Amino acid sequence: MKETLTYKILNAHKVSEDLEGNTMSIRIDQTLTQDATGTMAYLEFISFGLDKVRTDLSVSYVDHNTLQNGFMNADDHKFLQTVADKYGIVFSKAGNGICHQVNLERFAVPGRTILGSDSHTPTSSGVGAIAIGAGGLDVACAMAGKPFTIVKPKVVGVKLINALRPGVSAKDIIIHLLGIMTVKGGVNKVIEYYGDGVKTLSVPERATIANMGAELGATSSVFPSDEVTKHFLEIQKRPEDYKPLQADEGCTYDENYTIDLAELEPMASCPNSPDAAKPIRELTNIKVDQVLIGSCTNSSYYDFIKVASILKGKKIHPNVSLGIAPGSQQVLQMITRDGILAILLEAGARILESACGPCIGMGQSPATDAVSLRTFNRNFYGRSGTNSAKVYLVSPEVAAISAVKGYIASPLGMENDPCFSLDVDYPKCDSLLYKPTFTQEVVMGPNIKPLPKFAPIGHNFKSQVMISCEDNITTDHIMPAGAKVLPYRSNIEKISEFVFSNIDADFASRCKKYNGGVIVAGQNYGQGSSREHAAIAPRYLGIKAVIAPSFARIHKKNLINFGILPIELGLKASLLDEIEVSYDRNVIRVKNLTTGEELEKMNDLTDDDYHLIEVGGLLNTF
Ligand code: MIC
Ligand code: SF4
Repeated sequence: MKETLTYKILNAHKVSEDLEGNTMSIRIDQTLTQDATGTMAYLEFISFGLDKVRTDLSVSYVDHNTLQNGFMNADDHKFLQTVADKYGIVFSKAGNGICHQVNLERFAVPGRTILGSDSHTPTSSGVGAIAIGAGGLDVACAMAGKPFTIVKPKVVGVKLINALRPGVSAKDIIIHLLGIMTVKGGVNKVIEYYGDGVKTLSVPERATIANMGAELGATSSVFPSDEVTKHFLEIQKRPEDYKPLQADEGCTYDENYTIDLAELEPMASCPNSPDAAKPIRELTNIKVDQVLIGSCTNSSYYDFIKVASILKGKKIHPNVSLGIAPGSQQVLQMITRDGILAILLEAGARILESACGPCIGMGQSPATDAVSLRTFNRNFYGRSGTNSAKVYLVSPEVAAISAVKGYIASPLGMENDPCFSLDVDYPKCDSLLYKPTFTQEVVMGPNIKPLPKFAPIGHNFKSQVMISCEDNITTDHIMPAGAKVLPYRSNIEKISEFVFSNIDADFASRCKKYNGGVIVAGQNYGQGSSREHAAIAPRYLGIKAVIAPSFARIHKKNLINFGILPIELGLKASLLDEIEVSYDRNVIRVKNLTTGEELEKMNDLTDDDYHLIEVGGLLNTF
């Protein structure tokens, strides 16, 4: 049988499969965590009582909470560094860069499986790995050597033909695909790229595309490992990691798309969704207040070459603030060495730390009603820290030319300056990477609170609706991030006060008053981030079930891991309606006692997931 690349890698890691063939469990070779999800993941790992991790490689990054306003972030960093040393995990200190950019440069290997407690883990699939985002508890289990279970993914074949025109970027490919497939079009699918056009894309460009596959809701994305990959691994000084990999010629895909790269044009994701795709030519003349270049999507050396080609000898518009955050120490050192940083600074750029920063609302919030152009991957409502801001996601080229003009402008036709080359030395830059010495004891400052314990929700309960919300609710709606909230990622009691706070300031106090209840929502509930706090904190507030016609993959698993029942039904309900829920192994029934509406469905949870709901979550199984 001719195999897709996706199934070549998955089958090589298969440990088991359920009887119906719907799910498969795979061995995980490598894991990654970042600080905002990592503290929970390591508290969970420690609770298993093992002496060290069981993976080939586990890396703990600090890149999200690097502001350190107050002792909380620093407490988290110390905890993470000591845990890493004690349990055999490589530690990447604050300042070393964004987890996905560094992982791509230093650790991602073709043909391997990588599980990360961050939804953009698939960035590493740019080298031909299968990298998957998951909740912290799933990553903790993988570090303990347990296989990871996924719904057997459908494989979407995206054939790329021809080559991009100057001024058109990898970012435009994925924004174009988001416009077609939407933010829920990739759920339980792997997006596999093939065709002659792939050869024209460098590994950082492939990584940009794989990174934003997360916005499709996809389990992962995958690129072949070819001569381009070989060259990338050589310049990253790890040629031994190369292994050629591709799909069998003539394999069949469950869904097919062809993208003619030569026909693509510069694109933007308009406010407030990555799939609100529009060509730049329909947006020109929109005045721009802020431009930010960075994030795990577009912060490579290659990205900064493109930006410098446009900004060289120019000044940014006086009404624009331009911030740049190189993705890693390596990128920062290289742009400094090669004079690129000087060009950007002379043009008027502000240099930010090599970290997530504004992408996760840690600083650089735009002014009221401002238009902000970002090379990032998410423009969800409120994520920038300014609810009224209009955030457009764009390529580095669109960002740079718009910063100069002061309004959204097209870079179509703009060539890279020939004085810049990609064939330069890529220093290893390992000064902030620490190998474990197995000598340190774990240090838990006062910001690290013990994991809460949850009782099972029971098979039959009556509860009130604590919030009724629309389609595509993101984890940023459920559990906001940003400078005010992120420091409490290791303190569930405190962070639970912020659940839904951007859209419903009374949610937490209502839950306390009614002793919890249920959430009723629309399609694709929980899209976006992997943060398990969007499940733990509602559970802490007494949420027992979420009733929605469909769920995002990672969030659904997080709900189950913490004992909240996800019920895939479209129920009509208003705030404080009384809902009766009952379920057994076969059926789930929901009745709105206030309106009389009654719905039921087959209980299609897997045996394992059903068991987790019955016992009150995964942590109660150890
Ligand atoms: C994000 O981009 O939303 C994050 C912050 O990286 C999250 C993880 C988190 O919430 O800590 C993600 O994408 O998983
Ligand atoms: Fe960091 Fe933003 Fe990437 Fe999340 S999406 S890992 S916050 S840079």
